[in-house]
Amino acid sequence: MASSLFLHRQVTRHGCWVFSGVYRLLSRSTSANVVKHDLASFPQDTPTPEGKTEFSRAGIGGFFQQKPVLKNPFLEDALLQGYLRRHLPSKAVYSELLVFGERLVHEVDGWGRECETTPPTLVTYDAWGCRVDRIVTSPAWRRMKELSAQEGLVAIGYERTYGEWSRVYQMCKLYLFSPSSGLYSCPLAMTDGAAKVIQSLGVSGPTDEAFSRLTSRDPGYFWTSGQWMTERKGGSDVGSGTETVALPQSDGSYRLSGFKWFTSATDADMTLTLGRVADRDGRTTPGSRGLSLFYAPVRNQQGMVQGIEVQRLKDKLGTRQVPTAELLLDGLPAYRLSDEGRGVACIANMLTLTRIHNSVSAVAGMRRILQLARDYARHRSVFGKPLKSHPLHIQTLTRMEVETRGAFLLVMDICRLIGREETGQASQLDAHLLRLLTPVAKLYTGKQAIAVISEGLESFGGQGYIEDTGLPAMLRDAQVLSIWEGTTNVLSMGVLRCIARTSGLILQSYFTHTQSLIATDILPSLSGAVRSVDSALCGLKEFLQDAAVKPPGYLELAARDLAYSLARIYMGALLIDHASWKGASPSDAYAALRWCEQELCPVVNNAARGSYKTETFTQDAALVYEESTRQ
Ligand code: MFK
Repeated sequence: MASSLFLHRQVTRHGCWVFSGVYRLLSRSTSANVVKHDLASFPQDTPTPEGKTEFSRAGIGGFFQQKPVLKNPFLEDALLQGYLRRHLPSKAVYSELLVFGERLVHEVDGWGRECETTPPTLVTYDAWGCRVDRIVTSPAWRRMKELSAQEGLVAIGYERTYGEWSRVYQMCKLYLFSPSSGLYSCPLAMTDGAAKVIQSLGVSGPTDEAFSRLTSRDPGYFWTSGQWMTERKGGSDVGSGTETVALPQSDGSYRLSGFKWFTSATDADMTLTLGRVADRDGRTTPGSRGLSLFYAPVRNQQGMVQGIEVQRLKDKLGTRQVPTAELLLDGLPAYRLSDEGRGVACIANMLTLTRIHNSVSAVAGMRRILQLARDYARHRSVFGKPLKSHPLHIQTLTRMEVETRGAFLLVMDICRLIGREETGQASQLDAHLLRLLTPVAKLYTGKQAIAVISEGLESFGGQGYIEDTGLPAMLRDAQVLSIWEGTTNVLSMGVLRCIARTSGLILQSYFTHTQSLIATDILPSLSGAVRSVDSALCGLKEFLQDAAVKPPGYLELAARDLAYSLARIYMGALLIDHASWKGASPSDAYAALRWCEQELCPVVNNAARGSYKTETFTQDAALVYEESTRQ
């Protein structure tokens, strides 16, 4: 009791806890008792026999917190291993990922950090005043390129050693790589996308060499590609915002002139980009119908950019490792890949793949922060016991874990689907699911990653906010995931468009498949989760029937909630399905139950609240602009 009073005085004197009710509650709890104990055993500032106190002069105390240690991310990932045991039970895959995991820990992760601390710079002129436009990257960034080739991080998707599961294998490897990659995952996404576009159009002529380089395992031959789609007027609205003009040349090639506002990984060897072919009088066709797709090598034999002026490198919130530039195209030699006016439809293959990569990076970031947080929770002791023994801390990590598991299964399912498509095994249902779920996964996992990584930082306390722990960069880098390759709202509208284009057939495939995931051989303990998914699916169907007869604009307001509903329901079904597999662990079942406790179909509840009515939009606008509309 006496020490309790002492603690009370200490605490109130410092103005922290002045409410005695709160204090009484605390003093009964374990943690308060632990504080008492800690205070009693706190090192006293008494001189040592040598006459020095522990905190005098250069002495800074004897306690140093053990830092979170990155362990082999493959061995640390129960869900990844379970997923592979179920779908791709290959000893070769297991041992390759195991070895790769070791390489990541002992070699690559350090390079990734170096990429962050040594960002790229732009040298515009040489010492003699000649324009050189050279982007200088760190040695670590260049080593990432070599490693990417050696490890086949793009090539695996095209070698197809594992048939329809090759994409899953490739993406599992990228998932392990991404958080250590110093954002080299960004050029790899575009490289993969470019290879896919070229392959889908039929490799020929000028793209012959490009394709073999993009998919090579030889570091000396391997190329990366950019994707220059964004112009100052463009961004989301590519169709009306693209100003680049393509002038036909007598040899059948083109010269591109325009201004590209965001070009990421601008140190790439080649690019795919959009432009408008000019007729003899210099006229172009406006809108998407005027856009064609072009291939352009970026550098000449001497390694100098040709027909390009690098205006400046972007000063970004995160992803600072990646050179992102503004480019003036000043007669860039290029080759048209698509038919005239089919640029958007052709680059869509690239978008599909870069959006899948984006989703892989999102779930990889979540998994990495969790791996670090759980290691930290083993070693960090507060209030008398390790963090991992504090139930509230474990509850927080559990919520992050459940989000990560749902995201992982969704992303891998999309990789499964694209693998089926690429090996000619996709049914109509598979094709529909791939088209619908790619933007859904991109938009949903981007948001999850930001939330989970932010929570993850908090789990390190103040250290999560300290730059040289490397943790803040993870949050900064996560923020781009919901922005590039289509923002949440733009992708939500894209989901509506692909539903409309198939007259709703795409949704029928979604309902059929989701229902099938929860229909057979389900663990009895999961019946509650199954009921939740089932009822969410019914609610969603009813909502869609009602929405079909609502005024135009109703579905637009519902688009984001609809996409979230599609994501949450599907993730719930995948978690249930995975947990019902014979090799599943009890934790798989628990994760499914926890996932399905949340609101699976927010679009239904928000519709009931009237969120999508025209008058709601009017009120929303009045609320947002209240100050500015007042006279
Ligand atoms: C590390 C550095 C970080 C730097 C910071 C990054 C900052 C941001 C950088 C960026 O700007 S990244 C690029 C962001 N922009 C986008 O991702 C574009 C977002 N906008 C869209 O996705 C629009 O939906 C789109 C441009 C595709 C719409 O254009 P349109 O012309 O209105 O397309 P439309 O009419 O919907 O479709 C045209 C054709 O393409 C159709 O085919 P058909 O003509 O045969 O019917 C569509 O079916 C097809 N299509 C469109 N989207 C598709 C698709 N096909 C398959 N998949 C898709 N996703």
